[in-house]
Parts: sequence; C-alpha cells; structure tokens
Amino acid sequence: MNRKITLLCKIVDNLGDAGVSLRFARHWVTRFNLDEIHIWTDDIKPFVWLIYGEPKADDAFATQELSLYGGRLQIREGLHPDTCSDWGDVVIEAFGSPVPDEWKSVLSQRTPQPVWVNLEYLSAESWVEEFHGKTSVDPATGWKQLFFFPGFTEHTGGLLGNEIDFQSPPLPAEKLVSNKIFVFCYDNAPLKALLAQACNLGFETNIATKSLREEWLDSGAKKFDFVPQLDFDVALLEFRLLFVRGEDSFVRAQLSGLPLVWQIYPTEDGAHWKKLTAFFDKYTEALGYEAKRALWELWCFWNGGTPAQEQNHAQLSNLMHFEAELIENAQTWRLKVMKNCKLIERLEAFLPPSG
Ligand code: TRH
Repeated sequence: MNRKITLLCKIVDNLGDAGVSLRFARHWVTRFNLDEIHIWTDDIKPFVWLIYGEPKADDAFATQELSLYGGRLQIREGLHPDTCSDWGDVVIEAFGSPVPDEWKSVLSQRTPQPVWVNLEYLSAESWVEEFHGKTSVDPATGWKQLFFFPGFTEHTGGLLGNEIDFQSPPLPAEKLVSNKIFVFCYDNAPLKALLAQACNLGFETNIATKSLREEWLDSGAKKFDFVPQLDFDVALLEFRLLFVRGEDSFVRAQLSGLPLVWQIYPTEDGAHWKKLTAFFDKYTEALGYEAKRALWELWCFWNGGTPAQEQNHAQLSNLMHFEAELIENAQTWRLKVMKNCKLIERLEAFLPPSG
C-alpha cells in the first residue's frame, strides 16, 4: 500500500512556510518512493518562486497546480471543504494551518480517520522535548492529533537534512580567501549600518532580500539573484559569513558549516528573544567567552536589540577577530546537527507502514 499524505500549508508571509513544506515533501517522496504528497495551500506563488527561482518564476506565476516527481508531489492552490474527501491517510497541518471549524463536520464523517499531525515550528527551547510526540483529541472531530516538534536533540522531531549533508565541509582556509558575505534578512534589519562595517573590512555584501534599495547598491553591495531551493544549499558555500533568517535558511546555514548570524522572525510579544537565546546558548556552548560575547553583540544588533545610542557600529570587525574560532565552532555544530537530521524518519515512525 502506498501512503497518501495531505499537507496543509497556509502562507503567513515571506517564504518560510512554503520553504519548509516543500523541502519536507521533497525529502519524503525521495525517501519513501511509493508515497504521494499533496500540498494544499492558500497561495501557490511562494512555491513557484522556490521551485523556479528568479527570473523563471515570473512565467509560471499563473499556475494553480504544480506536479513534481512524476506526480507523486502535487501542490495545489484553493483549499475547499469538498476536497476533504480526497485527503489521504495522513493529514499534516504545517505550522498550525488550522482546518476551519465548519469543515470539521465534513471530516468527522470520514472512516477510517487519518493520522493527524501538527507539524510545529522549530525551536531550541527546552520545553520542546516535553511536548514533542504528545497527542490530544480534537473536540470537533473526535480525532487524535499528534504534536510533532522539530528540534535539536534526540528527544525532539529533529531537522530536515540536505543534499550536501554527507559531503566534507568546506575547508576553513578556502573560506578565509572569500570576501563575500551573504545577507538574507527582514526589512527591519540595520542593513545600512552593516554595509558600512562590511565595506570598511573590504567585504562584498550579497543581499538576497527582495526589496533592494538603490542606496545599498551605491554603497558597494551586490544583489544575490534568487536561486531555486534545490540550488540554495550549495550556493551558500561560496560565502565567508552567512546572515540568515526565519527557519529554513537558518537550518541550511548550520548545515553549511559556516559561521552564521540569525535574524529571528519577530513576534509582537517579544517571545522570539527567548527562542533566539535558547538557540544561541546551545550553538555557542563550545566558544570561548570573548568570541561568544562578540557574536552575541552582533546578533543583538542585527535583531534590533541594541539601542541606537549604544551602537558602536563595530560589531562585525570585533567579531572577525575570532573568525578561526567561529569557523571551528560552526563545523563542530554542523556535525552535531547532522546527527539529528532525522525528521523524516522520526515522523514516519508514527505512521502506518508503506509498501
Ligand atoms: O522567508 P522566511 O523569513 O520564512 C519564515 C516566514 O517569515 C514565516 O512566516 C515564519 O513563520 C518562518 O520564517 C519562521 O525565511 P526562511 O524560513 O529561511 O525561508 C526562506 C526560504 O527561501 C528557504 O526555503 C530558502 C529559500 N531560498 C531559496 O530557495 N533561494 C534563495 O535564493 C533564497 C534567498 C532563499
């Protein structure tokens, strides 16, 4: 029996919801080659963008349906209650894409009930271990829901690996030769101040952000042309330092074995600081005090945590004094992370067997 999996993906903003869903689905159909995944989304454009990259995506934007891997991975826009009958043996709600209550009466008629999974956001916070793998009964349908939390330890759902996992990491000496830094950030990042610092150090800043400002290019920055997701992981290896954001590019940077600066997705209640600190503490466990402090100062500045009057505008050059230590740390961390790149296998353990 081949399994049919429905993945529901509501796009909140940006590319991460689609990015993680697409990467997950690709890994799944590659790993379990009898299974099918059907992604239902309210907006197919980020998927088109991630599959085709720039500028090819522009030609494909009119589509409402994409089919990959000989039809075993399908992505469709326009979720509707009538489609519920077509849902598979497994339904995955990505990042709390909630099924509207009015649909639940349609769903509750279905037998047998599907395995229902809530795929949550990634976090390094310690509570994740406690909640991962727990179930609860949905009052509207009476169905059991599984809460699956990706994370950085063996007692969590783990992480999605990538195609370059098992290649040797780039040698530090090669990286020191590159003067290119990669910047993929949100609009609120202090990019102008960073560019000034990077320029003083003789670095070439490559900006991957969509809304590029003329003044950035005037100060020597280059536009990073958006590459398809399948090429993204390898594209990162060209750089010396990676500024990444959200969830998926953040994990890819860790797997590259290069030093990274994470801009976390900000939440209004400020809860993101706890999440940022939880990861930072784990990530820098093996770093010396001075290097750790310099890195934290840059992360704080980049995430808007340093009041303007206290900014010394030298966070990047301070950090570069510790570059060798940072590279070593990034490579050790990469090896640790790779051990937990088992998200697909850990989720599969909760499902009925395929084949
Ligand atoms: O786009 P992001 O900021 O994603 C998000 C969203 O804000 C989301 O709402 C939030 O919930 C989540 O973060 C935590 O950043 P992320 O996760 O890194 O996703 C970007 C995707 O784009 C990722 O899959 C990598 C891909 N990408 C390419 O494929 N090619 C490129 O050239 C670039 C720059 C990115």
